[in-house]
Amino acid sequence: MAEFVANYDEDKVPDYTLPDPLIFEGGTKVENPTLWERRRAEILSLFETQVYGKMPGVAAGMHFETRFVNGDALDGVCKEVRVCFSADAEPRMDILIFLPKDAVGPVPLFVGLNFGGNHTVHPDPRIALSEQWMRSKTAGVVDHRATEAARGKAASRWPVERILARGYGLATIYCGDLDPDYDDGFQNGVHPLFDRQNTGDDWGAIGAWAWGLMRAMDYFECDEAIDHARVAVMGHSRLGKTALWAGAQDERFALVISNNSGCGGAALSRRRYGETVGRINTSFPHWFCDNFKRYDEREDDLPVDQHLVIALMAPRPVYVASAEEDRWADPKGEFLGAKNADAVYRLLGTDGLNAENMPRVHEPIMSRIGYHIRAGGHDVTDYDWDRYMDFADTHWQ
Ligand code: GTR
Repeated sequence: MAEFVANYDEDKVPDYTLPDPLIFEGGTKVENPTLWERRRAEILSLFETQVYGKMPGVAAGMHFETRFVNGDALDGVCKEVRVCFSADAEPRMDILIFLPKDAVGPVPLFVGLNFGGNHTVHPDPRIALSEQWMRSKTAGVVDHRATEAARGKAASRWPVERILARGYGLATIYCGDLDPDYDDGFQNGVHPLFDRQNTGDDWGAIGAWAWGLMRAMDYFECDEAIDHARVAVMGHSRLGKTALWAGAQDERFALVISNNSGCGGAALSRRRYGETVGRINTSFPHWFCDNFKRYDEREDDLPVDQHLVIALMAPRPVYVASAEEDRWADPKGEFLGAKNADAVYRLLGTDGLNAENMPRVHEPIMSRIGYHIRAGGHDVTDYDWDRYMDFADTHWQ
């Protein structure tokens, strides 16, 4: 196979026509909110069968165990809840939850998966060190296992104190609790709990990660300290693709945030700028469903594009964030993914993305579809979090 060379030249972006969110596959127009519900189901089904794969429901016997509560952590409350996905102890995931200390009543909360274990989000030594398999390039990992040196290594991406100070809670889960991020034929994580159909639309890693976020939501609904009507799902990069897919499927997520999600996330596949469908399916054959590979170098044949995954959030607030140097993720494609969902929001009677053109760096847009591009590279920074909290403040007044 020829070596992949990413296109970073706007002049070489091909002409393309996006599937219209408000036209059914059969050609009829979606003229009102009732018809949108049917079109929404059609789009969701296309993403399930052609992109991310189908998700199972909940296995019998799923149960929650609170393992640790510390009332005086970081001006807040810190607790760990284990979700066992069946009556057995494994597979399971551990949710690390921080809540502001003096909250009166249930608090709104951000939830997101992390790349390296819950112990990486904050250096507090009381947070359990994950015993799961880890990617070896993760800081503080030796022989695929976390060591004490890994504590707090991702803290810059999780400004816990900043979030608590603004009255929000934060919950996070190690993505590897759900599926370790390598191509293992789906022998690990939650996949073995359910039979595979081998019909091309079985779920992959992104599906399993998103499913885990939905199971976290099942838990939040039982926790009186959490305002489960105001839970925002957030994710970065591959976990940003995951946050979008979780938010698209599960309308209990009242707000959805994509941080630098790129190809298979907020960026339009048809632009073929930076990472492409063919490239992502080659590097990460386990992320999407097998049918998605049909569209390698054939993006125009896709019955969807990524603006439609954003449209599935409507009318809930959704925020897409890009970074200027993150060309691999195609910032302009991410903006256009958000912009092209606008018509659905308008049909449902809210505003959409209130900008005709891509804004300049550090000029956030806070309409029902929010967007910003910040300076710097592929990362999550305080700037991003501050905007997410501004966005939540705006829409959750
Ligand atoms: C890259 C991948 C991107 C993005 C990123 C990440 O290697 O090509 O799609 O997901 O990883 O998750 O950090």
